[in-house]
Amino acid sequence: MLMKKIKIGLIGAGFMGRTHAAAYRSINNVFGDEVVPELSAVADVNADNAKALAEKYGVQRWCTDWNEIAADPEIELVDITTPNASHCPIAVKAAAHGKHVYCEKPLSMTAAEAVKATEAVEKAGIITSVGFNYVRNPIQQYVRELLRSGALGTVVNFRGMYDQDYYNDPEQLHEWRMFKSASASGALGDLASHTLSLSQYLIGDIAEVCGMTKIIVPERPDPKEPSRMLPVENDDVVQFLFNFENGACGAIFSNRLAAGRKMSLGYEIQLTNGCIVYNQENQNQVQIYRHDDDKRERGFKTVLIAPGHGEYGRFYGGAGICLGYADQKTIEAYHTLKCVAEGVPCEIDFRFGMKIMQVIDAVLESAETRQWVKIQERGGSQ
Ligand code: SOE
Repeated sequence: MLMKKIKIGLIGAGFMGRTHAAAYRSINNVFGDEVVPELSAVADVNADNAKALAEKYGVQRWCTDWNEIAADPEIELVDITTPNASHCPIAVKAAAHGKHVYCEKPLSMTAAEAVKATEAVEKAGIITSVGFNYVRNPIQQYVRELLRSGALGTVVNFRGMYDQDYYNDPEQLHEWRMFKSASASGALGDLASHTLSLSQYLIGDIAEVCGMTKIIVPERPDPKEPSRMLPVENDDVVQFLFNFENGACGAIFSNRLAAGRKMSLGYEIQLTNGCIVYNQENQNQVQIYRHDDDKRERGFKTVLIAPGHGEYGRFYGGAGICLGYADQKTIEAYHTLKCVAEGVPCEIDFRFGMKIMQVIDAVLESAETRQWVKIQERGGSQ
């Protein structure tokens, strides 16, 4: 493929903005010059953040109003790394200007907002990508191939989790993820959305859910005035059961105060003839059990990440040379730019993200009504 330069406007210059900027810088080292990202402009409401990222990454222009980037005739791809509440407003505006859109997760605040934005971007005919980067671990491509091969039989149960303990300290200051107005849900949208991205990618769409949510620490110190307490408005713990459309069932558990769990995003996929166990804290290996093995030798086998697993071979020629979080972001950014360059849809796109928001909405409704809730038709047209 001829080299294609893509001019990018980055919105948000905090941790995720810097992560995306670093990913663009790594693409050509791993994937060559098929696509050449050019970070042309960066916006952040905090001028110091915008200026610092622009200086560090050699970005020509910086500003504090994202509208300037969404409307900039030179920009081809708008990259949204702001907190949840601004994802869809920016995406819809960028699409109206014919820009392609790369947006961090979760896609939106509600299912209705996700449906509206998905309809808008599809009507505009632009390419979209959503930052569910854990799906981009090459091991997940291998796991999906193994599942689809039928070698382990059919999927019976997906048991997933995403636990962290970043809020385990009651002295931890309040932050935007705890306000409904800025984040909508808590652990559900922030953490369990990643687990849902894996279940959706590996097994398929969810048909119905039954869930619960719980706030463990109801208030936290105001960062601006620590002697004052602010309410925690969304879930610290969320747990839900579900049935997939394909007949399999599952459960996902997430706790953002889980003492000792730092990056415990994982799953156990139980099949009729085997089992697959994965955890992000050991992201370069997966445990596989084959019931067809000799009865005297049956047991879980550790498979290390290796050439033949997705894009791993573009990084290294030998198995077990570990990839990390940043490499997943590099793969995600590369696929986003490649889809833009080729004008083909990205698999992890707005519709992928919309389905996850529809599940999230249904879990919140179920937690209120204490009933099973069906996913179909949530938030408007399908
Ligand atoms: C929460 O701590 C968080 O930063 C999530 O918001 C990210 O999506 C996840 O990748 C890492 O953990």
